[in-house]
Amino acid sequence: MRDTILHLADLHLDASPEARLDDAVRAWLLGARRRILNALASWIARDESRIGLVLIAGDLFDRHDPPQEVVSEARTALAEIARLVPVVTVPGNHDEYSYAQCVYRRGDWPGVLVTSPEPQLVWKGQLGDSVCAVVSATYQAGKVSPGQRLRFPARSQVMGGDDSNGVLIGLFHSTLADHFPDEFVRNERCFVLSHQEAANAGYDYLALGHFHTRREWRIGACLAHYPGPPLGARIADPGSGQLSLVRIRNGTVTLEGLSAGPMVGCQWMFLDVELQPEEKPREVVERIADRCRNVEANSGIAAIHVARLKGNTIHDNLAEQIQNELRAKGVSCTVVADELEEILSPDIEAMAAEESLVGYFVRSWQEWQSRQEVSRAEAMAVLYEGLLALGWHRANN
Ligand SMILES: [Mn+2]
Repeated sequence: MRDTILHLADLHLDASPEARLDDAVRAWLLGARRRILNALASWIARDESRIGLVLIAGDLFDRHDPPQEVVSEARTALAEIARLVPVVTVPGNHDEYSYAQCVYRRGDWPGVLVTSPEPQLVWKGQLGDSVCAVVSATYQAGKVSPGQRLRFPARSQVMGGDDSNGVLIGLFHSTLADHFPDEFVRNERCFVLSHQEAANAGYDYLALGHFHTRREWRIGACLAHYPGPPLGARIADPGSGQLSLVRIRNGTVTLEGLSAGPMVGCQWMFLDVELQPEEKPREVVERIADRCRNVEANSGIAAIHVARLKGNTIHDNLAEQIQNELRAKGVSCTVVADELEEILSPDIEAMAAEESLVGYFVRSWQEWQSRQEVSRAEAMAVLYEGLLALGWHRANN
């Protein structure tokens, strides 16, 4: 029974993959991202598929005028999906409908394309045992101002007489005034919605796009959800790794996440590496390499490994050294060090001679170390923790 909605958003299909990845990894990621819609078409075509409606909540493309090749591929795959089940696409702020050259203005778009700046009924039909109605609107410069508050058509107006087991859905590329700070939502080139107003107006589900982190909130009977892209293009924007499935039963909605890796054949894998200040590149490299090998062996899915180094180090260019050693070992893993700080190697004797809080701490530490049997590693960890807590000056200050 096809009783499930596939809620997609923010695929940004033509976004170029992360520059910091190795060439080979960039190529897989590019390929996997370009195959997403095709993979979904085959998945939805299976007899046992429960998908009965596909909603695309904006930013399908990264630009309003993406390369023709990417557009043709996406259109072909979407047309394939639209032959199987209804598909509703609303443009976002990246692929904004306002421009004359906009991708959505180049001839017939497969399925239903939302082009009205006024919220209105764009699709209504049966899903499983329930009647579903989708209300949507497109942000258009000149017709809508940035951060304009959207007014919801009332439930009775949209659902009419067939409201027993009815499910009312709002499909929008928007921010939610209730859940984000005002300065965050005010000047965005998309709508601002009130989740509370949607709940009051009788909406059961808000199928949203714009924020790339998978989030959900519920107010009364109204569930609001941002799915995030299943496979993002960048280290800072890797996507949720999930597909969002909205099950409809007896007029109620429930949200499920399905791991997207097996379908798209590729997934981001982040490894957070906490460093001790004195830890040497070789030791860190071993830790990272072991972990990368284990992931590949266990999942069988191509992984884009990223090691995020965190903490403090006394070694110059540690991230670069680790990256080079990993490459020399044939381990494909991108090392990022945004949260790693280089600190000076402390001159313990000079510090102990200081008439200061730092001097007092170092002398106490020396005494403690001579009384206890502690390993050098443990003693140094205590020393660094104390020095950093005392605001002992850092190399980059
Ligand atoms: Mn957006």
